[in-house]
Amino acid sequence: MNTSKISHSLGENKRDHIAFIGLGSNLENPILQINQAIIHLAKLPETNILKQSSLYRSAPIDALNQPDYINAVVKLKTSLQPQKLLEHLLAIEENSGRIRTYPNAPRILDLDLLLFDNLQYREENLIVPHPRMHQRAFVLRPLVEIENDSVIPGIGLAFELLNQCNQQKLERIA
Ligand code: PH2
Ligand code: MG
Ligand code: MG
Repeated sequence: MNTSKISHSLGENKRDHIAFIGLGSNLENPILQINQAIIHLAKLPETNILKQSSLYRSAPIDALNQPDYINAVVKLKTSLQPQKLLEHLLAIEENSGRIRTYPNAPRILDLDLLLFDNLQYREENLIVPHPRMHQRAFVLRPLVEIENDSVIPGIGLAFELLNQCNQQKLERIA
């Protein structure tokens, strides 16, 4: 009997990965939504939270006439694969009561898979690194807070990209 197959079927070949998740909310008590989402992330299977950023209040980007957002970033260790992790993120969003209407609509909770190891991945339902993260201070600032040498694969150093977003209104709140 092939022993490598046995250990695989027992799940012993699973590797740990590092993933960064961007959190955002601008409806229904955003601070509470973000704090609850972090609790749900901590309970995901095969997953631990390694770091969490402060919360930031940010003016809406690519969206007019909306309330300000609360944003944060968390760093996870997980042995889930990206598509599986995404399924869990969407389930947490849905359980928060989020209703999907139009792109960039105000939302109770948005959980974006920003980075997954140094993976570059492009499928219809998931692009990693997140395709707009390098232009957004509300992602880059909390990311740099918890990982100051963070690299966005194929793009560059997060702190250098952040310097190019200095027009965007963002304040650290907690
Ligand atoms: N999310 C968007 C669009 N615009 N602006 C801010 N400040 N924060 C967000 O989380 C955000 C946004 C789409 O996901
Ligand atoms: Mg988003
Ligand atoms: Mg999203």
